[in-house]
Amino acid sequence: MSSRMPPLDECPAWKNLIAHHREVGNLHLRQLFADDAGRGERFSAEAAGIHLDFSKNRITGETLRLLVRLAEECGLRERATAMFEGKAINLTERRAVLHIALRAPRDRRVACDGIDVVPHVHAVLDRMAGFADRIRNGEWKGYTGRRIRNIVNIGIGGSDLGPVMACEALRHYSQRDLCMRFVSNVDGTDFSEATRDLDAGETLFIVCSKTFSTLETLTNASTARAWVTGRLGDDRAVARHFVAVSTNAAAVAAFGIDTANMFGFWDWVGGRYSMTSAVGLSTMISIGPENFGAMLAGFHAMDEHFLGAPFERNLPVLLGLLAVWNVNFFDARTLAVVPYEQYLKRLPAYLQQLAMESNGKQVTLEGARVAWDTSPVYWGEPGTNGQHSFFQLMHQGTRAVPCDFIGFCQPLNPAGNHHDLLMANLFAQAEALAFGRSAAEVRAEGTPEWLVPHRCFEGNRTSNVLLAERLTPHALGALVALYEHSVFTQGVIWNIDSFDQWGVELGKVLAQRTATEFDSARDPDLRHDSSTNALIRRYRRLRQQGD
Ligand code: G6Q
Repeated sequence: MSSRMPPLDECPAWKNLIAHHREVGNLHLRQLFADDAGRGERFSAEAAGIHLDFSKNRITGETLRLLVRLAEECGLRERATAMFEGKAINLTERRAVLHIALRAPRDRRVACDGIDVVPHVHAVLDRMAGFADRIRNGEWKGYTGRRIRNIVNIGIGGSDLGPVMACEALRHYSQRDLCMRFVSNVDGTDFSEATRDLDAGETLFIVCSKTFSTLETLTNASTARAWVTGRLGDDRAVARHFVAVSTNAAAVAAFGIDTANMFGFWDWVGGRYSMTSAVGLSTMISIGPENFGAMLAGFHAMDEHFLGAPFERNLPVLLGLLAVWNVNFFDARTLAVVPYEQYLKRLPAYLQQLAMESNGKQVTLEGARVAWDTSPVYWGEPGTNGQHSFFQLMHQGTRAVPCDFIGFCQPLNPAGNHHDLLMANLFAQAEALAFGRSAAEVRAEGTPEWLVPHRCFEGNRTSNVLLAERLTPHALGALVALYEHSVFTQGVIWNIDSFDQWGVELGKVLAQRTATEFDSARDPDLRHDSSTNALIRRYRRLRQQGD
């Protein structure tokens, strides 16, 4: 058990921040920028090809100094080192947390329980690369001798969101004659729509499940097996059309997949931190081993930066501390992530799991109820689309919504002046949120008096801008690692276990139990509350009528 003394709200830096917030909390960004001509440069930092401009946060130099002190008092340096050294920092599951080892170069040593895990990591990466190449060059044939053209990843949560996001983000680098599909939902529609136009003889399923016991994934995998064997007319087809990604070889074999076609990983890789493990097999098939390696290098560059850079210039630390400042001192309940890059359209969904499953916790590492708020709700949509929907609330709503804008200087698909317009929108939105539009400015435009209040923007709304040269595999890796370590930083400050997910476990158990009750005709089986019992009865009745 770790014990951190004193609790967060008794840390000297926390108390100083409370007093400091009373002094600076009402300052307007207009004022802060007017007082310091160099603010834009002063409050920015760069690492692994990513530039972070955090000057549009409601902070002063003193805020930053106190936040850094808070990180020190909370033992962030020691906790990060413990993670990188393979200590069991996931206390409730008594596990090491070593996703950083998944992207360590071959010549690095990362020990877990005294064993260097890097050779194991690279052995799997090499096998993945060999397999990916065989799919990509057509050497791996389906059961009927046809080349594989469709890859369907079956997985959910951490075994789905990373690959979905990465395949979409790096589609520009993909082998275009391979069709990538993802099935996660136990809703039969997901499987049905993903496969309806596919030829089984040309389709490979990757069953991706760390535990190989997840209801949704095993249900979809069984349906896929029946789909393949039904269409190809032979159970032996499974060997050519199914591979597995898992830590559970026995369950993979029991399902009928030869463990020679299984790509393993380890219990020190959390689901939502697994996209650089074998869980990334679909990504590697899509973009090729070389691009996958470049993505890993991007992750690694940010890992190194996080571990070594001083806190005041450390991107993940800054992003994490600013989230704490906005949540705990400005009562921000949500945080919007708005990529001005169409290929990053699934990034907000990925970050939702990363942040909210990690830091959606209400007890400390010692099991005491926290006396401070923890994770905000992460959400978002690509810009500029968001500007034509929810940005209204961000500009003029009653709740402040801090926002991360993400943009790239070079387009992957140049087309006329599209990219300049895209980026002009990004910069303009961050500017408008920060500085607003005063009544005097609105009046000066000749606005009738009755309309003035409606056309005013108070401004002073926080945002970060993340800017990189171009969306490359390296840049994506650096960006995702930045958020991973930012989430870690927040969890350390809040003194919670960012690596367990007991809330997810509960759902898995409850659904299994309830599913067994639908086919029972006997009412006494319904041992829930009156609402759930009534819903189950109604469902039983109506589903029979529909048969
Ligand atoms: C992630 C969670 C969760 C998990 C899924 C799938 O951190 O643990 O989202 O990834 O429940 O689990 P399996 O990979 O074991 O099927």
